[in-house]
Parts: sequence; C-alpha cells; structure tokens
Amino acid sequence: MPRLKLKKKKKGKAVNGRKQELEEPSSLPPSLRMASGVPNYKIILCGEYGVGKSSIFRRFLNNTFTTENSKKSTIGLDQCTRPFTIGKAEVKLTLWDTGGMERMSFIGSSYYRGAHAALLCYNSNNKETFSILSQYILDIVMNAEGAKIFLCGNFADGEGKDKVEEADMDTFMSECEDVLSGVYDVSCKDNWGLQEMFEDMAKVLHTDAMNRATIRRDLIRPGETPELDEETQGKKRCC
Ligand SMILES: Nc1nc2c(ncn2[C@@H]2O[C@H](COP(=O)(O)OP(=O)(O)OP(=O)(O)O)[C@@H](O)[C@H]2O)c(=O)[nH]1
Ligand SMILES: [Mg+2]
Repeated sequence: MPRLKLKKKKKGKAVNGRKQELEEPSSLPPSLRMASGVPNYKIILCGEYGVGKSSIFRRFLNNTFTTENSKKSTIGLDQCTRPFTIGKAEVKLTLWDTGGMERMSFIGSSYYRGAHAALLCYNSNNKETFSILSQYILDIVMNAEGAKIFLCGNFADGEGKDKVEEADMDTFMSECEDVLSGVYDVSCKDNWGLQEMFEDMAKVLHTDAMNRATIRRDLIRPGETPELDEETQGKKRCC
C-alpha cells in the first residue's frame, strides 16, 4: 500500500489536495471503465452504528438530511453513482451503504468485493465510535485488498462531552496515518465539508489509478525495464 503523509487535518477541508494534470481515462484498465468509457470507483461506507453513514449516503444521493434513523432499502444494500470532473477527465464514484450489515457474514464479502476505497466514519462526539476504528481498518484491509481508506469524522456541528480530542487523533494518527489516504471533518446536519470530501476522494482515486496505469504502460514497453533504469530511479545498479 502506498505511503501517504497527511498534513494536519483542517476542519471542513480536504487534506489531500494535489496538483496534477490528469489525462483522459482511456489508458485505465478495463476493470475501471464502464461501457461509456468513464472510470467508476466503488466506495463502501464503514463504521459503527449511528455514526451517520446513511446520512452521508443521502448527502451524496440527493443532498438531503433526515433525523430519522430508518433504512428504506428493500434488499439492505443501497448504492448511488455520481459523476465528477477531475481536470479534463470525467469519472464516477459509486457509494455503497449497508445499514451496518457489512459486519454480518452473509453480506460482508459482496459488500467489500471490488471496492476501490472505504470511507471509514466515526462520530466526532462519541469516543467509542473512534476508538474502534482500528478494528474496521483491519476488516477493510482483510476484505477489500488494495482499497484506499479515507477517514471521516461526522457530527462536526455538535459539541458533546464525549468529543474526540486532538490528543486522541494524534495518537491514532501516529499508528494509522500511513494507511489513510484522506482525513475529513464533516457535518451531515449542516451540510458542511461533504461535497469537498467527495471531490477530494474522486481526485485521489483517479490520480492513483492513472499513476498505476502509467507504471503498467512503462513496464510493458519492449526492451525496457523501468524499475532498473538508472536515470528514472536516480541510483546506480551495483552490477
Ligand atoms: N447532529 C447531527 N446529527 C447527525 C449527523 N449525521 C447524522 N446524524 C443523525 O444521526 C442519526 C444516525 O444517522 P444514520 O445516518 O442513520 O447513521 P448510520 O451510520 O447509517 O447508522 P446505522 O445504519 O444504524 O449503522 C440520525 O438521527 C441522523 O439524523 C450530523 O452530522 N450531525
Ligand atoms: Mg445507516
């Protein structure tokens, strides 16, 4: 898994803003392209009960918010696809929500299968939902190989006694920063930080896919072995 150093997180702001010129998606592997040729990245929502996964899903789906904690899905799985523009490229994100059923074995593997990313959520006014995150990270790493993990602290509108402190976050980051591709604070209630988060995730996922496609193209160029190339690697071979 590539190691990404995160900047100190800022409220409401994506922390993984990157400068890049992105190409058209034609060089992506077929598995990422839909019939229309637009790459589509699957993102699964993970996290404890009540942290706002379905609320994030609804903000993604039609930018609404409800205080009802009810699921209206008939099959227990919801998914929604939305287009994003990254530089000159059109991409799609498909967000998946289960209502917490990803922890049940009968739904688990199909939920995780083929995920390009997991949006791992906690309630920033409920430390319990935060302290359990490492278990979720383990689940994601085990079940969705290669998926990027984005961390999302929801309920940024609230001021509870049980608030996740800066020190808690620092301890967590010292252990898990390397496996995270983005860290965000959002409020579904106030509709704050969410659209920036979705856009940043689209950018990070697409940039990574493009970089992988470039590496793959380089690797199969006849007569060249880029990993051993002295100029591109900036180091000499020993023999
Ligand atoms: N104040 C506040 N309430 C929120 C926020 N996000 C969600 N809620 C409320 O928190 C409750 C739980 O939200 P859900 O979106 O159903 O949580 P969930 O993670 O999908 O829960 P499960 O499906 O049971 O795992 C609902 O009553 C929401 O209205 C937020 O940002 N601020
Ligand atoms: Mg839910």
